[in-house]
Amino acid sequence: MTPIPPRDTDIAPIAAGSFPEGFLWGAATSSYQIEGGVHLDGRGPSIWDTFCRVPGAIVDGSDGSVAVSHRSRMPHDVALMARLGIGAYRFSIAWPRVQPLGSGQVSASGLDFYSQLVDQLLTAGIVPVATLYHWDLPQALEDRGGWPARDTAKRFGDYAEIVGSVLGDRVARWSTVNEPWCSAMLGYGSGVHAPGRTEPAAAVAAAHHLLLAHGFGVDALRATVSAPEPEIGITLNPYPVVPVGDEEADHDAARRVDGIANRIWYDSVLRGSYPDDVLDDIGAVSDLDHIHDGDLAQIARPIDMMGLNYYRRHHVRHLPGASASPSPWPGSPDVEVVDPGRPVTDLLWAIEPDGLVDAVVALHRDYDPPPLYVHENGAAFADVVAPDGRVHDADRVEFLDGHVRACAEAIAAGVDLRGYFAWSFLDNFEWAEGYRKRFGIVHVDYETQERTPKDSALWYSELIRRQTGG
Ligand code: IFM
Repeated sequence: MTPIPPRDTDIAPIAAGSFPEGFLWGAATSSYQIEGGVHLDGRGPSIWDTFCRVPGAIVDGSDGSVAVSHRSRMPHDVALMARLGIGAYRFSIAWPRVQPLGSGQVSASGLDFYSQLVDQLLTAGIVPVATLYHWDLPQALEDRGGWPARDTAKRFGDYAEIVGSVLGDRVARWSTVNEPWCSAMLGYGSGVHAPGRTEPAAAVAAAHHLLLAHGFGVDALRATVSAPEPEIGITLNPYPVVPVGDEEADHDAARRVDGIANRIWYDSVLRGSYPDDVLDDIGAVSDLDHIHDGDLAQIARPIDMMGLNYYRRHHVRHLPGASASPSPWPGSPDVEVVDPGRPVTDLLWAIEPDGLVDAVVALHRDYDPPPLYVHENGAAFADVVAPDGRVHDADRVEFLDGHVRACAEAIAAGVDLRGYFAWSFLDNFEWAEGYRKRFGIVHVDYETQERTPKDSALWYSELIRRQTGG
């Protein structure tokens, strides 16, 4: 394997020794965003295959049927990771590739694909980090009610057992569910993600059942993972919330958003309860009958790690009069997330690396969590391939550098942070934004599927080399 040589940047290197021994330097992807091959392995349709066919749902009218053909190109992609010196790879498993209908029949070749991926990673010296659910619910389960239906959580427990039984001898690090806020609130509240439903009560029930699924998944993985020193947990997407304006209503809007974006997930998983004020807020749209005795104990099963995906803060204000459009804040349609007018990414997300410090320090201070990992961090920028054939994404290098420094600051402040995963390893299908927003540190030509490491990949490779003494 020939390592890829570093390229010069203007950015001063981060001091060696800023990260603890064994800190994981990784990159992340998810199944529907990269795999393509939607008809291989007898894979069943997912809610995203269906949602992509809804006119106007995806900005460029695209879908994940081809994506970046990772299902066929996986060995090449693993080899590229190895050449870049990436130490860990966080990938997700497509439930409908393993269980085409979400229950019952299992696809041997679907499972074998992930088994081969794990073997190739281990052979290349890359630590596999598996996520069981990154949003591609089997359509057959949505047809039976989706996440608002309790049965979906039970089916997830069965699926977790199937996957844990096959990969658990080699994969020690597991995340059950990725960013359940998005699945629940964007999928069933605002409807901008699959399955595109706009039913506040369903969004609230979906959130609870995603958490319950996590709890069942933890039990199933505990029973099946035999790899040494298992690390089983969940991946959340915290947003530090800042009120815009000094009115009491703006502060209350911030409290409401903080409740639904952050505290319901932390409190339930780490304390086994829901915050009272959030129950009051969401009680406006739901009778909460979906919460059964014993559920919170199941949700709060002990975990070994928590993954955090940090992209930005939420700057929030009160919007007088209920919002007319469907809201991702059930019970609080009169809150609005606004652009704070700072430097932004191509998705107009404010660039605020100090928000990462705020997020992990607050979690560490308020909840006494297990060891933490930044499971995703990155930015979309309008990359172009330059005449020299390279992608000079200086803006992304600056973004990643700022956030890696924020990780070092959090560690210096006493947070037990054990790894950082750049989002994303490859350009990919960015959900409702289609292929127009590029997050990869590796550029993909969507016509030819050619991979070109961007300057950010080369910068990251050099950072890893320096930090690990490689
Ligand atoms: O692309 C997504 C990913 O699937 C989940 N976390 C946020 C990323 C950027 O939007």
